[in-house]
Amino acid sequence: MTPAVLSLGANLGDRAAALRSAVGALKDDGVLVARSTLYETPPWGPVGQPPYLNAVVVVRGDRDAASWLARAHELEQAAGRTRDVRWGPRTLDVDVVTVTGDDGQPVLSDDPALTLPHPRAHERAFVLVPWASLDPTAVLPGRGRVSELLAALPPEDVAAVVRWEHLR
Ligand code: A4P
Ligand code: MG
Repeated sequence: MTPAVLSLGANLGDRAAALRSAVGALKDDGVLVARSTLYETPPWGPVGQPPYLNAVVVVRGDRDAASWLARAHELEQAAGRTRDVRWGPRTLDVDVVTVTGDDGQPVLSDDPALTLPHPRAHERAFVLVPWASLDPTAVLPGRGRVSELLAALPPEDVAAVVRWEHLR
């Protein structure tokens, strides 16, 4: 039973429905341990696009890292994801942030098809803020405590990640 942390993002269509549906599918799988609330976040990256809703979930199940990625891709497919431009807008993106192996150690990989831990998670407030909210003691392997990574980001990046319910 390996735990994993997944990051979910959507910025096209009914964003909240896409995230809730993915979280619901993980719950139906019997693997959902914890889920963050939804956060609205400014788009990161070189492509101009609408704001995202993001969330982080902790899952635990009888899957290895490759199998968690396969499940992530299934959830993206179910949300009608198309891949047009890297870092471009999407109905649903599910990234694998970190996976713990059967030996209790973090799975490390530099395979471009599945890099673990996720190579950009440590610099992304839209991952770190939801993750810290559901597990204040969380650690990103090789990078340190999530709370300390957040403290190292520009404060305006962190402040821009806003609980979505508070915006409505
Ligand atoms: N891949 C390698 N490692 C992983 C991993 N740990 N988890 C491979 C998931 N996928 C991984 O992904 C491209 C390739 O990365 C896949 O073939 C996969 O095998 P993709 O989902 O096809 O394309 P992408 O999502 O555009 O690329 P990438 O690199 O995953 O982009 P990011 O880094 O996820 O950025 N702004 C906000 N506010 N919120 C967001 O959620 N997301 C992105 C996407 C950009 N800006 C954002 C957000
Ligand atoms: Mg992705």
